[in-house]
Amino acid sequence: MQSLRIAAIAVLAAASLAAAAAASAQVTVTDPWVRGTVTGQKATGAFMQLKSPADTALVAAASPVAKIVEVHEMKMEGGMMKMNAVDRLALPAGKAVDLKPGGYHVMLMDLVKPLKDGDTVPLQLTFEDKAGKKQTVEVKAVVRPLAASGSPPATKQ
Ligand SMILES: [Cu+2]
Repeated sequence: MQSLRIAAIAVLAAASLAAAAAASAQVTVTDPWVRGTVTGQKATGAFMQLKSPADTALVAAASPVAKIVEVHEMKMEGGMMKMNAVDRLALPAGKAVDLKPGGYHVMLMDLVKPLKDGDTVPLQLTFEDKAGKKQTVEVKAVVRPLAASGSPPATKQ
């Protein structure tokens, strides 16, 4: 019976760990969406609002629809809109951070298929808190039409 008891204790320990994790910094993801693509288009952006109760950072993203997923920021550089990959997108405690056209976004590159209006795109977002503890949040982003409001300047293909 010894092994059964150990198993029961392990289950209890796992349950309390899970409860502790849920009680700590759970990042809220609001209104995730992805801009739809046209045939032949190999990249697009995902947008959402992130909010964390404690200081944390978005450190990675992944999706089955894209072979390469990066966190990007867009900004004006010498009169041109440029996109740069960022290693960490800081989420200060309690402050909503917008990922939106023309600013931060999750870049989906090397798309495996076109993304049509109304499709659902799974996104895995990995956050890291100040202690270095990682948390992955899965969201389903809805695809909105290419011309969804707030479009950044069109990039030449
Ligand atoms: Cu980008």
